[in-house]
Amino acid sequence: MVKLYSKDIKTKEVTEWKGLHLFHFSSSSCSQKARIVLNLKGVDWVSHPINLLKAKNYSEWYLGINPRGLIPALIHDGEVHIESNDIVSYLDDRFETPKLIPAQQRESVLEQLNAENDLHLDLRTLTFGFSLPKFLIGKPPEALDTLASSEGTVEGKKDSHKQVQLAFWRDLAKQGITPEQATNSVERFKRKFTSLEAQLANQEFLLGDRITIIDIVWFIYAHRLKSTGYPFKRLHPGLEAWYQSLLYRPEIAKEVADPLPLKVIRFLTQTYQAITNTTLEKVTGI
Ligand SMILES: N[C@@H](CCC(=O)N[C@@H](CS)C(=O)NCC(=O)O)C(=O)O
Repeated sequence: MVKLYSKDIKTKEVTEWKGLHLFHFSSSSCSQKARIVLNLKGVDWVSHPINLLKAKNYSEWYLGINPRGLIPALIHDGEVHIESNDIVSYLDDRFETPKLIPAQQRESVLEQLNAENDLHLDLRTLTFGFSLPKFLIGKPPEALDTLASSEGTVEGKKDSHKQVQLAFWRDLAKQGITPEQATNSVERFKRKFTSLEAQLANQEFLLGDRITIIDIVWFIYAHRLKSTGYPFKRLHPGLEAWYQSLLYRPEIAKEVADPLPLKVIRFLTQTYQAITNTTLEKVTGI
């Protein structure tokens, strides 16, 4: 778990904030995860949208809250929490009902959350390769320079995580998403969801008969994958009813609903891909 030290937080005003505050962006998958957990817990929270399309996450002010320049970030009574999986674990500890991390499975759940986090760049790869048009992806070079030169620390140390982010955005600007990257990402998801499908053979939810954080995190990934043209229903028919039953819940549905302009942009992008034979299915041969 990552825990920011007080000296890591340069935007000191947030340390005075009372209650729960979430920095997030509507269509960010990690933000959706945190918002769904807050909804399920039924707790009040204050919304602080950070516009990723305008690279507001790389402002000096926000880097003073999350030195990684990523959302979500949670402030609870002046304490700053980063990393979505750490945020949801924290929320589950502090707000007991409904319990989303069963106490007797805690270790295994935390391991499974790490496995989900490990696929995050694959999700980005497919999102930026197939779900959005080129003009909406990428970061202005000056925003990346701000991140590169920021001196923020995580747990008192220089953070190697930032280099991974910078490399991703710089490679994206140079070469876009290559067919090889897309194919590797698709294969990793196919393997993962095939094993999740087996888990659901005799139970309603991934860990048994009650919803847990593991259902929420993989639901979010499934939802995003569907928007890239990944043939989810064809490859994982045994997961479709599980997916639809989660989507049916208002606490979940409202956080993943796309605004109309995004729906239109995606429709046009994927129509263009169909005409030019550049859909995810064509490029990766899945
Ligand atoms: N491991 C991090 C990943 C966070 C992350 O990558 N957030 C994305 C949105 S889903 C973001 O802030 N992207 C903006 C950027 O990289 O510039 C977490 O789980 O919180």
